[in-house]
Amino acid sequence: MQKILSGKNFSPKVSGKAFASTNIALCKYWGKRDEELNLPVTSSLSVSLAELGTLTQISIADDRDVIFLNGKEVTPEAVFARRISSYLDLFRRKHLFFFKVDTQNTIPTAAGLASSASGFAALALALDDFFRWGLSRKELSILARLGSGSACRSVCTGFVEWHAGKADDGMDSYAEPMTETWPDLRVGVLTLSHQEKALGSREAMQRTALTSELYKSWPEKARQDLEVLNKAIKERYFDLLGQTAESNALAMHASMMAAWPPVLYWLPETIAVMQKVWQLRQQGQAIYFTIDAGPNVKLLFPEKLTAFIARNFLGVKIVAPFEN
Ligand code: 2P0
Repeated sequence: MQKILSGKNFSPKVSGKAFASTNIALCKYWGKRDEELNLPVTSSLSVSLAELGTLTQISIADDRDVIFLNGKEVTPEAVFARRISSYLDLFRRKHLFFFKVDTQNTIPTAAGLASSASGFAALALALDDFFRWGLSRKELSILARLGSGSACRSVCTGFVEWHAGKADDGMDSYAEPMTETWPDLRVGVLTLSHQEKALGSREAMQRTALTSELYKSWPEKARQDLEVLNKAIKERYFDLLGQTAESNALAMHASMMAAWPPVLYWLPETIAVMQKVWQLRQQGQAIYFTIDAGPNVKLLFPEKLTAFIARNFLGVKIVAPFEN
């Protein structure tokens, strides 16, 4: 952090603005080796969700931080505002102490769609624009990671790998875009609940790492899945991609359920969708799912199944990660 910002100019423009797509992990980030710097136990791999994300504008405020979410001012006591303000602490200077942050999400906040990922990525990018730093992708990824781990992947688009790194200061823990694309790949987002989750992923992953017997096997599982996903992406081998992503998500959820007190994000509707996917797969359809720390399900399928998916999963939002 100090390494990135030392010697940087803190005289801002009138305002800075940026958009970042959210991302879904095909190989999940679950567990930290450093809580303060959001350094992960394992590397992870995601795909960004194109137009689903966060648009953030930042400017100067007079005597307190002023934070807007989707056009409405958020009270300073709200968790959302406190997380942003404590992130902004990293960037306060004598002549510039308070910020106005205007955040527009095109995804439901805190419903398991990792809006903190695009949120902190957009904020880091907007700060870079505001102060005209011209930071590299790697530096921006490190800055975004300090807000939320998964945000470091949202400064890139397409397939993205977050290298866990080894250094104590986190300077080797950042995300990098992969060169491969997959124009036929589709992601179907099924929002089954708009409710804020009872337990945030930060607490859930900490509890899992501390108390779950099953978590002991997670680092090796994630290492293997990452290797297989890299191969599946290079070879455009869809079933291998889908299988590995689904199995990785289920292993993460199994590790949470084995925590104490147990963590279970699924609703009856979540399980119904999972069973429907398995049934359709038995009938020969190449459809897989992944689930983050929430009840919502993301379907993975090839472009040719678009109409079939729209018919069978009402309300699904279909995203083409590699088409502009
Ligand atoms: C991921 N998730 O890889 C995993 C899968 C949720 C399930 O990253 O504490 O909000 O801010 O670093 O990034 C969500 O956790 O956690 C997450 P912090 P974050 O997408």
